[in-house]
Amino acid sequence: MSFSTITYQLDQGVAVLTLNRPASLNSFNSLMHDEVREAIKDARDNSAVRCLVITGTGRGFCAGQDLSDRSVKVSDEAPDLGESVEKNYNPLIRNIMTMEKPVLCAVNGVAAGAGASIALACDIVLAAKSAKFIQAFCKIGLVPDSGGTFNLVRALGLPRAKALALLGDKLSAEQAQNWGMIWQCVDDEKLMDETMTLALHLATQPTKGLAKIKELMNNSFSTPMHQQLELEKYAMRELGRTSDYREGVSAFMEKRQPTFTGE
Ligand code: T3D
Repeated sequence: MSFSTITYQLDQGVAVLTLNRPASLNSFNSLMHDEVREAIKDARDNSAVRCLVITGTGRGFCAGQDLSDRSVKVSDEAPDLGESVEKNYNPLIRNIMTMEKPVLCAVNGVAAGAGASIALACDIVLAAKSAKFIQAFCKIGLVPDSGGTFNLVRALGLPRAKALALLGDKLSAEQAQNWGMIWQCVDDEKLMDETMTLALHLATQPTKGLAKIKELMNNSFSTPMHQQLELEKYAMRELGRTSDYREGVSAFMEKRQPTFTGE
């Protein structure tokens, strides 16, 4: 696969998708939307990929939509932003959140607008100490899209989520970690090493089990308790039939390291 606005590489079960338009802080123009869509489809469908990492090049992670791609002269017809969200951002967020493998985000710099929302849609977020999260939407009269109003509230609770979204203030990576919005804030130079250590570990784990953990937890906010218990039962039944479950128990009993295949 060859791309010009991103790079996408697979090694040892880990696919790394790197947003690569550093001059505009990796904001999304329409070519980048297309290329990210293709890479995400591969990450989702390719069984050789057992963990996906999303990151960016340069001093930004992603500044959301490329605003220079929008014509907003008063004399022009108003754009249909709903169409862009439906075609580009919503499928991306759905694919990340329902992908049956872990998705890690290495936030290497500022994450603004949809860039911040994409990070929040990932399963484990690490951020460089210099990174910032900005709900930039309010400054241009929009709402946090790409799951922002969903994931930000769940990560932070209503008071903090609303204040960030209404004010558009910068949230430092350290504060994001202290508030529980991300997993870990690390020294800038250690970001990719720390992320890849986690990713390589996850790529050797029981992928089907990890996928079920993600699915059950992502959906738990809107599921009544008795139904969640049922869903856990179904998941346990299904996972008990996987070879990774047998391998995990055998390895434990035989006091050796397990070798999981993802099956
Ligand atoms: O339209 C639809 O499809 C609907 C969906 C929308 C989803 C969204 O994401 S809406 C939100 C869009 N994003 C923003 O509003 C963020 C805009 N950017 C900023 O507010 C700031 O750039 C940052 C706070 C992120 C970073 O500030 P700073 O001072 O560190 O950097 P900078 O100087 O502003 O930016 C560096 C360059 O990147 C600069 O270009 P230049 O002057 O060096 O040639 C700047 O114009 C460019 N850049 C940054 N963000 C964007 C961008 N260019 C186009 N679009 C951007 N979003």
